[in-house]
Parts: sequence; structure tokens; C-alpha cells
Amino acid sequence: MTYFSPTDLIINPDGSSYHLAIQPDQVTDQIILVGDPERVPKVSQYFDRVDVKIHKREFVSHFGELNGNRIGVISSGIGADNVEIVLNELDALVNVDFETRLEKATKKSLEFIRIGTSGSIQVSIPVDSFLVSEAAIGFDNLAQFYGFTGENMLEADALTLWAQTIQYPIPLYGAKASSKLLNKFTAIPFHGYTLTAPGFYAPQGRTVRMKSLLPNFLQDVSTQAFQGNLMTNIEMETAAYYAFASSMGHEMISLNAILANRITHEFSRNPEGQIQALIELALDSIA
Ligand code: R1P
Ligand code: URA
Repeated sequence: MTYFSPTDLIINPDGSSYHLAIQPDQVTDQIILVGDPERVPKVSQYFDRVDVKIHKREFVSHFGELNGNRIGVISSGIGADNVEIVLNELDALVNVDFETRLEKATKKSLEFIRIGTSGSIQVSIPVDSFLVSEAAIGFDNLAQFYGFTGENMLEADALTLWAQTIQYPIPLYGAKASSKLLNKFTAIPFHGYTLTAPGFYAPQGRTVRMKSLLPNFLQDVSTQAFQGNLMTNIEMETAAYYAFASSMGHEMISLNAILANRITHEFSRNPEGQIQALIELALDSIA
């Protein structure tokens, strides 16, 4: 079995993972993932009990119990680069022996549910609606470093063709949600293809003072279908979550509160209320 050196897999003196500061026996099989650290207590307030609270950098983790099952909620902060840290460390916590630093022979599959926010890029998907990401396409550069695999990955050749259609200069990667988890969230009306952007402003077609080098980006991605599917929404983590989950054998689904409509230029008048409503709906659906 593979051995991971002390600089490949950094373990803190208390036996916890380097960034998340979580110890192996604290990890739960089911974990809610949010971006905003302040969203963590907004989720864990519904747990029957919170046993463990950890805070390091933007990574806040609460572990406890809901309806008799162990459950956790962890914040990732913003972006696919943080997802890379969160999923590598959570996977190592369950699939590597932290005493011997050896990969375990029998692998464990975790269940992840992202409760996040997003902007719609279709008029038909209004502000204050909820959307399940059926699949997501990543515009970041993680696929330059990871050979993502697994049955949930989208076809690389089809993505290359689509990238040419929308004149996007770097290779894309994409992956699907766990089909097992899709069945749990049938109460959420909109399902769609999510674009995961490597930034909030120009990479999502926004102009403040710095102009985008791709002025037609939003127009192109919202009108050019990928394998018959129009992109529905933009956020900043889902494709990375789906690609890591597919590659490492975990179940993952991303739920989005649509706060903006980038085509009609509307923004939610009650973003916090919408996020709280999505948290309640998500927890009801997994109960
Ligand atoms: C940008 O404001 C952030 O909001 C979205 C994006 O993915 C990005 O992380 O998700 P969260 O609300 O979950 O952070
Ligand atoms: N989060 C994003 O990443 N984009 C939006 O437009 C809204 C929320």
C-alpha cells in the first residue's frame, strides 16, 4: 500500500489534517459543504446535537447528529482551489491511516451535499429559485494537474469541441452529480448544467472597472448548448467537487440558491432568507 511522506500529507501534532484541523475519528459519513464560514452555524443549528466545533482559516467544521445519524457541516471558503484542499484532506482522513501514513486497503465513500449560492444565466430560471446541479463544467485549471476519472466525468472530446464553440482558451473538464443523491432532492424544481468559474467578476461576465478579455462570454455560454444542455447557472465550486468525488469514489451533489439573474440583471431582495430556506429544504430531504 502506498506510503505518503510527512510533506505530501501534512499531519498536525494533534493528529489532525493540515488545513481542516480535523482528526480522523471526527469525520462523519455525511457532510454538508458551504462556502461561507458564517453559514456553518446556520446549518448546524438544526442538528439535534453538535459535538465538535473546529475553526482554522476559512475552514469551519461542526460535527454532530441529526435524526439519530452522525452529520457534519464544513465551510470551504470561495473557489475551486479551496475545494482541492477540502476534498483531498477529507478523503485522506478516511482513506489513509494517519498513524502509519499508508493508504487503507478498503476505501470509504463519503456523502457530500453543497448548499451554495449562484447566478442564473437563463431568463426561465428566476431569482429566489433553487436549482440542483445535474452536472458542472469547470473553467479553472485543476484539470491541468489532476487526471480526473470515474464514471461521472463528462466526455473530454465533447468538452474540447464545446470550448472551441464558445472560444474559451483553456481546456475544460466537467462531471455529473451522484445519481443516488439526485433522487433525494426531487423537491427542488430546477435541474441544470452549472458553469464553475475561476472568479466572480470577469470570469462570470461581470465588468466593474477591469474589462473582460472575453466580452461575449455570458452570451456565448448561455446560448451554446453542450450535448443538448444549455448552461443554467454560474458559481465557483461545483465542477471541482464533482470531479474529485467522481475520481475518489465519493457521492456528491450541489444545491444552489439562485441569488442573481445575470440576463435580467435582478438580484435577490432577501439573500439570507433564501439561503436559510434552502438549508431547511436540504436537511428535510436527507432526513
Ligand atoms: C461568491 O460570492 C461565492 O458564492 C457562491 C460561489 O460559488 C462563491 O463561493 O457559493 P457560496 O455562497 O456557497 O460561497
Ligand atoms: N455566486 C456566484 O458565484 N455568482 C453569482 O452571480 C451569485 C452567487
